[in-house]
Amino acid sequence: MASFTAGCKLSLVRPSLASSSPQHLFPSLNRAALSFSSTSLPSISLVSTGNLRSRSIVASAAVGPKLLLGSLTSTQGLKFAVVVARFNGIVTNLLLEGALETFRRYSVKEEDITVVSVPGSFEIPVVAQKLGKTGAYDAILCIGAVIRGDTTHYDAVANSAASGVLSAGLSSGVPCIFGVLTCDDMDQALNRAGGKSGNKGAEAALTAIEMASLCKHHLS
Ligand code: INI
Repeated sequence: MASFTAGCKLSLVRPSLASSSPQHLFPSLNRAALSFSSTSLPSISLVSTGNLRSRSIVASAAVGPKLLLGSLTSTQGLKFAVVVARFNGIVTNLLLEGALETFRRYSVKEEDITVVSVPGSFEIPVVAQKLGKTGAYDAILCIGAVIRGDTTHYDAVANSAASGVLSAGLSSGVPCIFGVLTCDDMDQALNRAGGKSGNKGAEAALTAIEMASLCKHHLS
């Protein structure tokens, strides 16, 4: 972390991770910061994590809002639990693989990941909540696949999983990431589990890393 005028701090993630950098979130940051007068905004801190990339942006960030941003690169020591449903396992296994591959790629150690298997997506929230309340994890990644059938069971399971995962996060204070696919059919599910629509498990793992970092490094 580098320090700048008026106590302002700014560091940016690697260029290769530009999609999660403050410039991506605030593409006009440079220009806007330069055009602010000292009366239009008070001096601020821009706080993020990662490697310093551009001193010109640092210099122009003397005014503006304070930004707290989780890092995708400062993963050392972050601990994750993955709760994965066995129902529609052909899909959830692919999502899990995508998630674990992402954790590996972002240098999360295997010993810092605990995978918990549950029967179906309906069972995910209670386990996520219990894991969160242990205080042993910085984020809980919830993986499932709810596929619409001929009955209304789909809606019950999908809605319960979504609201339950949200509630697990709120009640435990630990980010619980919703990596549960809700799809019309198996084709759609497979497309989102490593097919032409990417791997939502991998995307959810990235969200878990960012949220874990945000909460651990900036909000605790
Ligand atoms: N569980 C899923 O994870 N996905 C589904 O598509 C699904 N459907 O459609 O039934 C499903 N049902 C099981 C449910 O999650 C519970 O395990 C079961 O109801 C016992 O509580």
